[in-house]
Amino acid sequence: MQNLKALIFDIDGTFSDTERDGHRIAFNKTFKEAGLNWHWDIDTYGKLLEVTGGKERIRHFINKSQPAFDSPDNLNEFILKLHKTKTRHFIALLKSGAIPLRPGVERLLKEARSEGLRMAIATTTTLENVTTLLTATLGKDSINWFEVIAAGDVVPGKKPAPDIYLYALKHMGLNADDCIAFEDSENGLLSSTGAGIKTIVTINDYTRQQGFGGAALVLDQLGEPEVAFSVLGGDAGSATYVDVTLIRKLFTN
Ligand code: XBP
Ligand code: MG
Repeated sequence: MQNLKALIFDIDGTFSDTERDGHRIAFNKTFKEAGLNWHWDIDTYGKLLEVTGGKERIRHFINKSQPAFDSPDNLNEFILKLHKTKTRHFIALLKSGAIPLRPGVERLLKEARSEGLRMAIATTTTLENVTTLLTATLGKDSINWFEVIAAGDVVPGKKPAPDIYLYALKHMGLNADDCIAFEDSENGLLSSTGAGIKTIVTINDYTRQQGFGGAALVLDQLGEPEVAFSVLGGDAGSATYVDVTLIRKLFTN
């Protein structure tokens, strides 16, 4: 019988609700600082999330909503500069403690470690955002909890492409059927299942309307012993929060 060897986690929307209160705020601060009259309100940003990657999202916005925009210098340079500023603002928000972990994340990570499960991260966001989030929420040492932190531009194709998960598997020396992944979005689920990895989805306000066919389990959150999750898809049996026992059950199903 195949044994579960590792858990692979998405970051944005899964570890923390970083999009609405983090990245979006950082983008808007950046646009203001650059003297641009762009503002991404909550709904606009929700639509822009169909494109993964901050740089790609700016380009998509310019192409789709700012056709007349004449970038000061070459567009790539311009977007790179904006994105660097945006990352600086996002990092400051993380360090201020404004972005906590979602319910159950810290507990599950610690339980998985105590059960000897290997862990990795597969995210579209910039590496510095990941290490700062981990340090701000779990302490600097938590960066070492993850054998591989696959992030951002280390791969050519961003989610929904499977590249970032394939990268994590390759660097862990594991196969897809040794692992379970955790995601929050349709693009993320397509990426993890595209790499052949069984996936548990925890939705959030931006992703609750998305399609999660192919997920092993769809929940509103990981839950806590005292805070039960809601099952939106799949079978969690009598479990009321995600723990290693439930994950192992889903793995063997
Ligand atoms: C979600 C993304 C990221 C962030 C912005 O990442 O699409 O691009 O929205 O981060 P995840 P950057 O795979 O963790 O859900 O600006 O650093 O790209
Ligand atoms: Mg995500």
